[in-house]
Amino acid sequence: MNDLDELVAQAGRDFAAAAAPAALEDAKARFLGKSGQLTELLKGMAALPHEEKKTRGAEINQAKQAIEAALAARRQALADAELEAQLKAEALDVTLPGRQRGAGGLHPVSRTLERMEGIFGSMGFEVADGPEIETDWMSFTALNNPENHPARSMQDTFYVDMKDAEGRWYNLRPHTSPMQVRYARAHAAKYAAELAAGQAMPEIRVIAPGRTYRVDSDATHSPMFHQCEGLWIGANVSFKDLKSVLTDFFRRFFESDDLVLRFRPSFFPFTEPSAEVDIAFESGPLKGKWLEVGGCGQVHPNVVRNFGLDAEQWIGFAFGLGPDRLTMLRYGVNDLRQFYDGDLRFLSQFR
Ligand code: 2U9
Repeated sequence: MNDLDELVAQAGRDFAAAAAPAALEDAKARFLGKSGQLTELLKGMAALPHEEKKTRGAEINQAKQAIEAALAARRQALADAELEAQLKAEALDVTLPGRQRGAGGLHPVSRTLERMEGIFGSMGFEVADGPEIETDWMSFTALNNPENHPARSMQDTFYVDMKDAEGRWYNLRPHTSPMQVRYARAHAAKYAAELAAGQAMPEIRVIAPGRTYRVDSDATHSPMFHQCEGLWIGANVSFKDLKSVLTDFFRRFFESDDLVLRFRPSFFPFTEPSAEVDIAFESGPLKGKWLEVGGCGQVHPNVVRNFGLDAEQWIGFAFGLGPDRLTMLRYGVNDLRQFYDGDLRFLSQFR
């Protein structure tokens, strides 16, 4: 191997050893630069006799071309590798799901409350709203609970560390009844004036949906739960009216015309007579089973008096329904706590 072959081979090895473009340019300078090895050979030609110059010049030129070709090939290889690495680093998996803006939805119990408001609204019920922290009088006394009634015990009512004007602890309302008491009391003077002016007997037809609180927690009880109570009083609003309102409501709520109701005698301080309400489906997965869905009764005269109304004139009924339980029945959920765990895997199924 002559010196030129050796030089070309050396350049090839140096170029191959250059792992990055900068190192390759350094290697190029060692051969083709101003004082590179090949350039030095060209300079050395000046000292050669004339007849050798031609052949030596041609050989050096060939070597130069070979080195330039090797350089170009290595440049290309390095550029290809760099592009390859860049593409790999920036790779996009176009089969991954895109980033979605999560579509929100109503909580299943809120859906039930809206549904109940829609159905009762179409029957002419207004919707009452009110505070969740109540006085003892609103939660108990107005509803005909005697002083020593067990419903007042610490066992099932949450008390707030604050006393009302009568020196009794405020409570987290254990039912939504105070909303109806407030509604009736707020309108009582207006009704009295209407009657005194000889106008037709007015009516109170109102539902009170909302959060309620009791010290209770298991698969079917939550310390925070919901109620939707109803109150319809006026001239001679009877138990027969109560039965038709509730029957109509449940058939529409469960979209089942063959649903039947059963009224079981019971006791509540605020109604007399009182009943618990069971429903049964004639078809579907719950066919033939009696399910308790609420309570009801004719409003006790003491409660009407506490509204500031004449109990001889104002007659009617009240009922209480449990929206949490209705939601469980409607969607086939068997543990109430799932509604309040905040697990989106559960909740998003109701969107
Ligand atoms: C006023 C007067 C009376 C509402 C009534 C019930 C019977 C009843 C339960 C059903 C489901 C509570 O959430 S629940 O467990 N309710 O049994 N509620 S009568 O009576 C009233 C309401 C307001 C002024």
